[in-house]
Amino acid sequence: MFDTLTDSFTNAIKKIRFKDDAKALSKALGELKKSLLKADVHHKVVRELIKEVEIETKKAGIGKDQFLDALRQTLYKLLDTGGNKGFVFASNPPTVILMTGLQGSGKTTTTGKLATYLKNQKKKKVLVVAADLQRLAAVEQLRQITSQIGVDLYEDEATKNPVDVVKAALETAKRKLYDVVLIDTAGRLAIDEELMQELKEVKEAAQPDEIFYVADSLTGQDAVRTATSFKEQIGIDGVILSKYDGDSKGGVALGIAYLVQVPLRFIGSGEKMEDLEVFLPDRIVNRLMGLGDIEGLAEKASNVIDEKKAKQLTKKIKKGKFNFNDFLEQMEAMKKMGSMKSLLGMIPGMGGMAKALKDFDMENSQELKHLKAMISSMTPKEREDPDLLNNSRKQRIAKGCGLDIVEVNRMIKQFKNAGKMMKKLSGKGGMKDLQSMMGQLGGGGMPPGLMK
Ligand SMILES: Nc1nc2c(ncn2[C@@H]2O[C@H](COP(=O)(O)OP(=O)(O)O)[C@@H](O)[C@H]2O)c(=O)[nH]1
Ligand SMILES: [Mg+2]
Repeated sequence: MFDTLTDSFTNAIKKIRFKDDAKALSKALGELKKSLLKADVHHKVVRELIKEVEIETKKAGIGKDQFLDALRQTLYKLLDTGGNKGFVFASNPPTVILMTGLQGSGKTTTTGKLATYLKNQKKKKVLVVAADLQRLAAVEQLRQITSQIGVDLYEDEATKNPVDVVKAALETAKRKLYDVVLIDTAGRLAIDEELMQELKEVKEAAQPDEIFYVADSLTGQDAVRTATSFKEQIGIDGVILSKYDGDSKGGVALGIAYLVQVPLRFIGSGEKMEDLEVFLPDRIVNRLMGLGDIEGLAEKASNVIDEKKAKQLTKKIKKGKFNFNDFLEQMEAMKKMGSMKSLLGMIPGMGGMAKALKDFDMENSQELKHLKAMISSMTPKEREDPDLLNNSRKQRIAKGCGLDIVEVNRMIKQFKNAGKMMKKLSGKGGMKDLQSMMGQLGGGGMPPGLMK
């Protein structure tokens, strides 16, 4: 996701070593410029960013902290266009949202993701409306998505007119007291007159509170162009950047806000329904600078983890009672949460570690397969209490799972150590310990000077 951008910033930051060193500043700025262009950031955005950072750093007196502050402020200024942030509810429900975009940009998927987010995290009653009557399979696709996430769908295959569908859907929504109505519309391969006309009519009928434009990040600078065109012709209130997981460079996010002057509201980061992140400029700036996004992580986790269970788990960890059953449960939850890599990037100071784990495949990891095999050879009691595992029990388990006793010993030891470390980290100042540990590992940790 943000890897390349974050690397650009941390590398530039490293270049500044001494106070009042104009040469170091110009070196750092040069480095930053080069790597931002490489990360596909629009040249106008790069120029603006470099100019601002230089002015602000010089104003405050050259130094690492000043440079960091200037960079942070400038990024924030570029990303914050004013306007609404995240999802905003109308004062009179239902909140009506029109989802627009080109064909294949991810409208339908994103509609499902937004519905999931509103249902699970905001506890809202959501109605999805199938107003894409162009593509044959469009309604069926929405049927599958909504039934999978347990959200209601309004559809009427008897008509080919999206305006009729929208009008009837809104009546239903008012009568049945829905909180939010998400209207999925038809797209085209490119912007054409017919599409704009249909959208204008649907907009007129829907009177939406907001119009979201779903932009495919993989189309790079084209996303900026088409979003601008939609803004001029239909009027858009927010952009959702889809397929950001596939865009290793990530620069397009910086361009959308600044060049289109419409707030980026959400980012789609995978094909699963949970893979949607709220885009809040200050959080993103932290992540870009390698500082992590704890709130975002908590939100993502709360989507898939039972809150009560999470509290019980924290208690167990604090007492040093984390056992094999907890471990298996965590593994399942992690799988649901998305890749390790994207999660680690959200933990402060762990951005570098995320890179090391780039290719770590949870489903197919040999180590995890062995660990699972070992756990399944344990009795329920042993799973509950790792301390029960004496030599004869370990021998039996090794036979049961077909692993060498040395291997079994090693894994149990590792498991116990992990439990101890989690206990330590869950205490006061735990995060700091973790960060300094990461810092010692070198390269991967927080840029020096950021650790406060
Ligand atoms: N990897 C990834 N794939 C996505 C994302 N959003 C959508 N897609 C995929 O993009 C394709 C087109 O999406 P769809 O919602 O049908 O686009 P629409 O034509 O605009 O409605 C589908 O295969 C989706 O699974 C995303 O955030 N990440
Ligand atoms: Mg669609």
